[in-house]
Amino acid sequence: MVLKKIAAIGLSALMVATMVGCGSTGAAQTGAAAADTAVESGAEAAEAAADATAAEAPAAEEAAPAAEEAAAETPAAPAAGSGEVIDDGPGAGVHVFMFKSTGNSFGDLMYEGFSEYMHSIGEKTTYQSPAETTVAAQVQMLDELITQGVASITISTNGDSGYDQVFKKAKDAGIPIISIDSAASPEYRLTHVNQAETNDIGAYLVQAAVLIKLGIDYPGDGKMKDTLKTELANYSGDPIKLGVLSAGIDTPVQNGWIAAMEEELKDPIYSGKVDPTIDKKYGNDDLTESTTQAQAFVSEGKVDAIISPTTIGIVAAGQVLKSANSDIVLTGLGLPSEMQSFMPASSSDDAFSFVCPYMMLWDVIHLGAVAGGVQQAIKAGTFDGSDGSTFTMDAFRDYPATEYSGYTYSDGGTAVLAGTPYVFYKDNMAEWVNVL
Ligand code: RAM
Repeated sequence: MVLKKIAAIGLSALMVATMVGCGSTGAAQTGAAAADTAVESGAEAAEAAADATAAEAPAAEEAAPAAEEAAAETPAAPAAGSGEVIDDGPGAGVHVFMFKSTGNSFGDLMYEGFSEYMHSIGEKTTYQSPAETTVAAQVQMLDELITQGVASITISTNGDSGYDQVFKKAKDAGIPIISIDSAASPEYRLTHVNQAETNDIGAYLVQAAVLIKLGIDYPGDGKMKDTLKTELANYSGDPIKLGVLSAGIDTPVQNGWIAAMEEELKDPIYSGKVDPTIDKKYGNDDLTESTTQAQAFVSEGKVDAIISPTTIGIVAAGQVLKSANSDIVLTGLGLPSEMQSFMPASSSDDAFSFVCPYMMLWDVIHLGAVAGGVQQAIKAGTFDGSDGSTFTMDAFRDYPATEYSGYTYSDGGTAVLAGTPYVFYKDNMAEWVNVL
């Protein structure tokens, strides 16, 4: 328990210290007026957290060795979700957290944050996800839960359609729906909890993939685009071809990121140097299917780099590329605990002797907690999810009480911005493998 707490403190203090966006390229790349609000509210949250860290000046420095120490002392500890996670089981008055499917640590970690926050304010929660990553399986579970009179639904969807009937049933029963990670239809959700700005995630993933293909170590926070500009200007080889190993073909969140990657590739710096089209394959967040798709990338031999924007896909691709001793490089969104065998672990490592020299994610536990904060405010009647409406979430672990505001999201509904992408690379992996 004590170790867990120390590790948790290290988590957000370190993230605040070295978030990749950090008001650099992140703000500049968000064109839409709607996104400005998002960046602002994200910046506010980061600022608030940074202030809290600054108030006790040595906190961040102390946290790093503490996390390392925790990692060193608990070699056999489960990497993630090892806290006391409470599941009250389904029933009337219980807040439901539904992920795309079971067996995915990303969903487990979000639930850990959701459950911990909700219990801290006296609410009951349950984690209900189907075994199969399909819309139909989620709909069937939702239908039963709504009949039981659950208090609220927080869902990461498997598709952008097919939920209308069951969502209407929830709405008619007065059960509020919000989405997290993968958005639900704006018509039925009150708001969406967005992990980090979509355009940033897409752009950073493309930048990382190309830099890695060019053999460039992670250049540091906010420096990827400028470094890439210089490197590509000097590049005269064949156009670099990117592949994406995604989750489901209809999964809203991954499709949003892929669209942002395609947008990034329109930047003239890539012209003639990186192929503007992406070769896409879908592993449905299933390890076996993702492995088959990764193998197809290897046998076809068309791509130079794979971006896998799913924690399941990136592990499958890591394994396949490593076993095949392939020249294809890898980056994407992954959990450090699951990517240890495919990534460097210390500054003295040669990052390029590993299939995935660097990758990204965000504070998944905090993300789940923010959804709890949204449901708390909805229940209290202080937040209705509309553009411009605000709520203050209580302090969570070492995050201070923070105000969030609804902003208009790309799908026409609203969202609340929870975090910022964070890069895992050889200099910080050791601190993270037992944390996330
Ligand atoms: C997977 C899920 C989720 C995604 C993360 C990064 O576990 O597909 O949707 O956001 O990875």
